[in-house]
Amino acid sequence: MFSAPHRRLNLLTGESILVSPQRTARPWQGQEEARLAEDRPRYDPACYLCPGNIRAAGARTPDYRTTFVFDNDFAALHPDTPPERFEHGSLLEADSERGVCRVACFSPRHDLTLGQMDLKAIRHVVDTWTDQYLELSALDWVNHVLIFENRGALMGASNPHPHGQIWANQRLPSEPALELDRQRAYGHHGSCLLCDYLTVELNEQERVVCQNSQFVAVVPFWATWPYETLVLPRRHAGALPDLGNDERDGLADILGRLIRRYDLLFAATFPYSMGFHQPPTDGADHPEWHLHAHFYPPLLRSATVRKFVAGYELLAQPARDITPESAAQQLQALPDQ
Ligand code: H2U
Ligand code: ZN
Repeated sequence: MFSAPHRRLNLLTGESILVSPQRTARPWQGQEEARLAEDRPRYDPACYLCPGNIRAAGARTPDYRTTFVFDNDFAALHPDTPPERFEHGSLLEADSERGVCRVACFSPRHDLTLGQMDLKAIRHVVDTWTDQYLELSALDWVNHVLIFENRGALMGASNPHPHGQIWANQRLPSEPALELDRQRAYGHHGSCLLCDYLTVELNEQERVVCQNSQFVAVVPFWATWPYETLVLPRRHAGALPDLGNDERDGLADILGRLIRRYDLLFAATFPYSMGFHQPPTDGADHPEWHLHAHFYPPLLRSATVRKFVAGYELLAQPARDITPESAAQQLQALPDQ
């Protein structure tokens, strides 16, 4: 690949990203994040997600043993919001939006992270996500379901207890809408965009971080975040419920391996936002859609130096210094655990 500055195309969004490999030598005198203490008890009486505790709005979290899902007590969306439209001439417009917001606890153990849980427990989380997708997608007014995890204070997670969120929306949000258009438009090749992309990555191996018989994790060619990854099933599957038993095990395995590599990279619990992009739940068939998970970690060069999306990136386009290839090589070089 180039050693000169260049632009790369994000296949999934159609946006481009600027890569400046020569810039990595520049000195850093900017902000460093404080390292957070990571010693946590198995049970924290003050944690609203630990079994048996009272949550902020007064409900009690039950004495759960595996996973536990509840409606977010401070939900951003409500299922019963009445339809309303606001227009001001042809310039200002707004529509009411219905939705369901849930919180999914991954484990009763306060001190674990998804990567530290054993395979059986991670598989249980995969099954919980699948059940939630099935349940929420069955609501006739729900057209999109996003399952995600914000991990770490750096990503704005409000609590270290292992948990994620689920938002079901009436309308398709912007990122999935872009991905839908791009995957659909690729259909004229007579094949699937991400199936073909995966073939290229498996042939080249340069950006593959880890893999098993069912799933592959790569630093995508167009990655914006320094250590961003894309997790793909080898087989063309659209949504979590399309995965067979072995594939669900494979997903649990690849998530554990990838997260443990992240944690080893800077010897710290690696913050990230991760989530699954699945087809719209609009009742139509979506043969173009290939299930995938994005991991967007903010760290740049150590546990205390993060990437800021500001300046040129905020005002013009995403940009990066360390190449996706060198980020992939660093992650590849770590021991598989
Ligand atoms: P984050 O850590 O990603 O912020 O997710 C935690 C969610 O948990 C957050 O959306 C909800 C917050 O609204 N929550 C409850 O539903 N009940 C509580 O008692 C505290 C937090
Ligand atoms: Zn807890």
